[in-house]
Amino acid sequence: MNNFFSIKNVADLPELLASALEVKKNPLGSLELGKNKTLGLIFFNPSLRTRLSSQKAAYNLGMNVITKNVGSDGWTLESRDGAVMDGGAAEHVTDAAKVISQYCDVIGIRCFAGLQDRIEDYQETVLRGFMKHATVPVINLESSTLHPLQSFADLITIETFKKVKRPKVVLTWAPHPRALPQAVANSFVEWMLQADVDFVLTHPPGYELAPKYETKAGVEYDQEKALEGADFVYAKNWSAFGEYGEILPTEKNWTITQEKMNLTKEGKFMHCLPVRRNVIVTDEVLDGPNAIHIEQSANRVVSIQTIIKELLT
Ligand code: AN0
Ligand code: CP
Repeated sequence: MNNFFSIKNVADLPELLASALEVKKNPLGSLELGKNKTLGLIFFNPSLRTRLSSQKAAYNLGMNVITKNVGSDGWTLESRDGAVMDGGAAEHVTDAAKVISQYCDVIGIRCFAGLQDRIEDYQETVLRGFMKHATVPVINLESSTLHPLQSFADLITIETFKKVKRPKVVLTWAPHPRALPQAVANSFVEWMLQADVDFVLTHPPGYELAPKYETKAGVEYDQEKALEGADFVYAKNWSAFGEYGEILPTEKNWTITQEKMNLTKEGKFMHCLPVRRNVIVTDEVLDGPNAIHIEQSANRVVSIQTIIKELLT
């Protein structure tokens, strides 16, 4: 593995999952691997889990960590090739990536979608710019269109909680007051379609994901029908892909409630967090015995530690 941009960088998913379960069992088993090596974490956007789990994973591997917030205490970066830089941006990703590579052995980048220009977001100019110009491996900490470390942690969580060989996993859209990217949903679809699960996607009309994800997954527009017999219910909001970045009105209430969870097979409730309580999901579900979102967040250490191990080995 040279970079970790998406599941496409994973040569053998069952093997990677097995390696993650080893890391989970024995987190300090490779303390020497990262000795005298540095993980650089570059954030264009806020984070709680990604930032802390990446640091924790690096320490578990004996690494040092440098963290930088681009927005608040750095130069504004340009990512478009050939840009005439007479606007707000002071430095180009081409140069920044090479410079950061002088200080770090692995670089993680978080850069969300702007949700203004669909073509630009789906071109992934920032992450691709870093991968092109960095001279060390680059990890996607959530880019414009993908959040693979989250999906990998989700897969580890499903693997450790499943009671049947091939569980039914439902990804359901849920409401949110602000326009959010499609990244978590896109990645989750990609990973679930390669995992040993029966995957069902449900969302209101108008919230279809980019065709390359939606078409492969198929859709059940009836949320209650989708939830029937589910072993895992993964709730997530995203803004529209078609009417790009818009929040569209919905006919029904898509919040996950206990009544809806009762349609499942004692299904486990999952969310990547941060979660808006009583908007995405009710307190009753989130504080109930079948919510596993905290275990999911614990597995964020496992997912990135496994990937850093791959990149350093
Ligand atoms: C972000 C998103 O939906 O992509 C990050 C989730 C991990 N969520 C928010 O901005 C609330
Ligand atoms: N799930 C997730 O990536 O959380 P943060 O945005 O807090 O890192």
